[in-house]
Amino acid sequence: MYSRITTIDRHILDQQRRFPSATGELTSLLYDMALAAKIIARETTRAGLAGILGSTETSNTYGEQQQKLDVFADQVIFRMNDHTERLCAMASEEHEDLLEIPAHYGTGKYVLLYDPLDGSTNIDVNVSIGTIFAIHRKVSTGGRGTLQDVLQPASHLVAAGYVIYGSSTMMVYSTGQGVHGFTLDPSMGEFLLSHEDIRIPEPPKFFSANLGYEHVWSEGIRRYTRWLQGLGEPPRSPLGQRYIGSMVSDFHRNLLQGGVFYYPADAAGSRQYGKLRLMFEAQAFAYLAYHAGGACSDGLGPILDIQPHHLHQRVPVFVGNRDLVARAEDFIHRYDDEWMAVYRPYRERQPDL
Ligand code: P6P
Repeated sequence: MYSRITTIDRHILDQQRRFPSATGELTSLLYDMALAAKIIARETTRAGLAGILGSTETSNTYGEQQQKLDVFADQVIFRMNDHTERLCAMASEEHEDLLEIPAHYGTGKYVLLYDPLDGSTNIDVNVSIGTIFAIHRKVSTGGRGTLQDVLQPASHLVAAGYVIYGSSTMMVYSTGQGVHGFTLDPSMGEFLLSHEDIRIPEPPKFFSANLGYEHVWSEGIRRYTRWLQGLGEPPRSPLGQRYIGSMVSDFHRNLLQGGVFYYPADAAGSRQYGKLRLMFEAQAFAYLAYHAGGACSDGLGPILDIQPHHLHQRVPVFVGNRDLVARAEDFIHRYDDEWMAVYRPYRERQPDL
C-alpha cells in the first residue's frame, strides 16, 4: 500500500507556503519543468519506435552532432517557458547565445538555464540520460533579460534540479529547503514523492570517473584516483568504480549511495579547463550537492562561488561526499602547481557581458 502520497505539484506548493511573500511564479515555473519532463520522458521511452533515434545533420555550439531527441527536448523546454511571463531570458547548452523571450511576450523575474538532454550520445544505446536545469533571479534593471542575469554564481541560484530518464523517470529538485526526488507513475502521469530530503550517505561507496583518460591527467588527479582505490596515502578502504558517461546518472547514484563523481581537467591540451559546462551542468549539481550535505569543487574551490565569465565556460568537476571532494583539492594543491597556474587565470576572467 502507498505511504503518504505526495505529487510533485503539491510538494512544490507546500515548499512555497513557507515563504509568505512568494508570488507563486517560481512554483509555476517548477510545475512547467515537471510537465516538460513528462513530455520528454514519453519520447525517450518511445525513441526507438518513433524513428526519433539517431543524430540530426546539425551540430550544437560545441560542434557535437545533435541527437534528434535533444533537439526535441530543447524545443519542448523553450516552448514550455517562452510565453509564461515568468522568465526574462533563457540559456540552453544547445545554443551559442542567450535565448531571448520573443518580443510579443512579457517577461518575468527569473532566468532558466538548461541542458535539455545531457548524455545524449547514450540515446542510441539505451543508457539513461537526463535534463538539467537551474534558475536564477533577474538582476538587471531593463525589461528584457541580459547576460548579466545569466552569468551569476551558483550561490545565487533560487532552484535547480534534474530529470533522469532511466529504468524509471525521476525528477529531483531543490529550492534550498532540502533535495527531494519524485518518481513518475506513467499510469497516472504524476511524479510521486519517492525520496524526501535526500542526504548524501556516509560512508561513500563509489567513485565515478572515466579512467580511460588517466594517461592525460595531472599528477595530483592520478594520485587522487589511486587514493580512492585504497592504493595511496593516507590509507583508506578502496571504493568501487562506477561510470555511466551520463553525468545525471553518475551524480544520481552518488547522491543516493554516497561517492564522488569527477571529470577533471587534462594536464594539458583541449580539456585543460575541463569538459563539463559550468552554467548547464556544474552549477545545478553544485547547488543540489550542497543542499544534500555534499560539496562540489573545480579543484581550486567551491563551484558555488565561481563568478562565470562566459555562457559556455568549461569547468573541472568533483562532486559528492564532502571529504572526498576536499581530498581532491588537497592532491591538486600539493602536486598540480603547473596546471593551476594555467587554469586560475581562465577561472578568474572578467565576464564578457
Ligand atoms: P566522456 C555527456 O556527454 C557529458 O557531458 C556528461 O553527461 C558525462 O559525464 C560526460 O560528458 C562523459 O564524457 O568523455 O567520459 O564520454
